[in-house]
Amino acid sequence: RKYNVAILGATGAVGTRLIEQLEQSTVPVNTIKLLASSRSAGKTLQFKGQDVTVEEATAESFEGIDIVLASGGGSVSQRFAPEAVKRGAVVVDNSSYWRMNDNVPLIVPEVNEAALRGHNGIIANPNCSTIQMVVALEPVRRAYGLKRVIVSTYQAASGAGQSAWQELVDETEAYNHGETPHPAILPVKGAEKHYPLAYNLLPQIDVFEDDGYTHEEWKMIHETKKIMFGDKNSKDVKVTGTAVRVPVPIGHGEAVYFETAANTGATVAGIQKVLSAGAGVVLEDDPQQQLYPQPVNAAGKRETFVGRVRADVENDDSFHMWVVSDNLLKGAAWNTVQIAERLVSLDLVAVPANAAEKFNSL
Ligand code: 11C
Repeated sequence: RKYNVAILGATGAVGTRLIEQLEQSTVPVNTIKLLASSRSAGKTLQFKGQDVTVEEATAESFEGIDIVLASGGGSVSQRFAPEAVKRGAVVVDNSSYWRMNDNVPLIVPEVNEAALRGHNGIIANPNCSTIQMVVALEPVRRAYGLKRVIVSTYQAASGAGQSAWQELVDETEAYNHGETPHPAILPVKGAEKHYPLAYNLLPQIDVFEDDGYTHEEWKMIHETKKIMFGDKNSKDVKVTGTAVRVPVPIGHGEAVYFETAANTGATVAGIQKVLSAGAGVVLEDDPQQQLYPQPVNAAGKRETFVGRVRADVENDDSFHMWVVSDNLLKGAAWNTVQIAERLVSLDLVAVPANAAEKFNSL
């Protein structure tokens, strides 16, 4: 069987990578439709060497479509995902809008592919910083259990979109020419204040909640619990963290402290062994050779790179590691296309009858 595929939000930083990843995937594509807002409609992009004109997304765009890969943002997915499901398409959605919905599985194939079974037409792709962390933690959880996670992130500018990435480039150029940059996007589009990212660090990703955590930090907590423990409020694991934007174009870094279950015999060598055999993980860990993951090396790759594995100096059964991945690939476009590949191989490209009623269409 071949599938009619639509990419929603095809012109953005993730959208263009969705096209590339789909071209390189095992999904048998019959037809491709590239959808975006009216602003981008009419542009020409390529799929497998053929010109494809970008169309403005409307509810009717999804007639006859089997699979939608969506990366147009929360309000676009809120509006169009139910319309696509109503018309029989399965939606793999990159936005955060549907992630915590109980009718929507939140999937990282290396971790919880089984949760795809029984889907209702919308499948959510997690936040980039969550994905690479759970890929690295899952082999540890399977071998030694997992009681607690504390993460500090070092997140690339492209996580905030193409325009934030460009803002970093422009600011760096301005400083290098002795000029003062005028940031208008970071740390958060539409916020009251903006700060330069070039030659700087911004300990704010997304808006602040009343408890002093950012929305990004809460996403990492809830999503990790839902993906690894099946419930966004699971008490089986404690998760917390601090999310920081760094002046790197592509590739999120994460310093992850984790506590394994007591008496499971976890050692640094044992953890390195399960990581090197872990799905989607590449272990780069040799301090003598100064070998450790770096964003410049991870950019353009699908894997999650892990190094600096070491025991905590005081807490038993507790360790640290350094995790890097391409936030636009494993963090977004590749994970989405990988989910589509799994839907195809598991024969799950079908929307159950009345599934659309589970989602409130606008
Ligand atoms: C960032 N992690 O780096 C965010 C971007 O929920 O899919 C991803 C937002 C999301 O700014």
